Amino acid sequence: MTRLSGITPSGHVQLGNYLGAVRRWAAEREPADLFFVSDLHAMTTPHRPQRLRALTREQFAVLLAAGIDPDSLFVQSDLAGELGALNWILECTCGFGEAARMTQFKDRGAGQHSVRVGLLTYPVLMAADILLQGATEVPVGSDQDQHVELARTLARRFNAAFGEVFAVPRAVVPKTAARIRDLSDPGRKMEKSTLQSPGVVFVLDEPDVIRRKFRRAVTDGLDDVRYEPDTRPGGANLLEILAACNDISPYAAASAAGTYAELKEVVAEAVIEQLRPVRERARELLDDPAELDRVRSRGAKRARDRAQPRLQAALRVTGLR
Ligand code: AQP
Repeated sequence: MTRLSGITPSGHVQLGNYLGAVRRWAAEREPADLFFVSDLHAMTTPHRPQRLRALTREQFAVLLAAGIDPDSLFVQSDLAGELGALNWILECTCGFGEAARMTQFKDRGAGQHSVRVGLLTYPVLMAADILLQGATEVPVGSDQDQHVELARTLARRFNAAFGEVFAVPRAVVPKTAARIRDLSDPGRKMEKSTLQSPGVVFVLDEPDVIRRKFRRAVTDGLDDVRYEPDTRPGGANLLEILAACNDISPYAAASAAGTYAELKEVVAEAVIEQLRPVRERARELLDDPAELDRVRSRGAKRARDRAQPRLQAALRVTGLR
């Protein structure tokens, strides 16, 4: 079993990415698990090259700092050649209607006067990510289920037409992890691409910035702290964050809480302590570009070595070699 998980450098890594995904990836890692920074996926909407480069580097450093094994980690564009080749083969295996049906394409493209073709075809690139690494399981939220289903369909169709080259992957539901919401707008989830939101806590934020963000968190205007996610989403979010940091239930977090003002202080300190080692280690790595490059090259080489036999087989059976 090989599991593949990725993170897109569309913004700085935020608390939700960390508590909901990265921390778990590091803690529950099986030897064959693979992780990557999906910088090619960050180009489906308008982007700035320098920012993309910096964010890719930062995410790579944060993943390492969080304890992801360097040998299991790579940057997607370091395999641009291999992925580009397989992407084309898979685009020629995929129907236009199949790609256009993806709900994320419809949602993200809706109302835009100009949409990049990459937004339409990125699920095919995602299939290339998965099939090239021989991943058999892809832990994804419900919004990505459809994309893994497409990868599954393309693998099966390719194998049936040309011969068994690819493992057929399946989506697996990640073990329940906290779904962290924006502190200033608890109706929406915390997202790294949100611009200038005081309600998004970043993993590399300094402690004082984190304290300030929590102090301004929107709660429910009531005095007593209770865990009621449906009617009191702001307070529930704080309790879920505290629960995730201290490995307790949100109900236990609520019963130990005093007022909301006190709760905000307690949650801020718990988050600061949770993120401190990651922030410090990531800063060290970012201050040593040569070491970071060395780790990145080694990860890229391993990923390419895993990819090449499958790519060569795909080129051969489709008549390209
Ligand atoms: N708020 C969240 N709470 C818990 N988990 C979260 N994840 C994202 N937001 C939260 C998880 O982080 C992993 C990496 O995310 P991604 O880069 O693949 O894309 P995403 O889910 O779209 O993350 P963002 O932060 O919301 O980015 P943008 O703003 O670009 O859309 C995934 O496992 C995801 O579930």
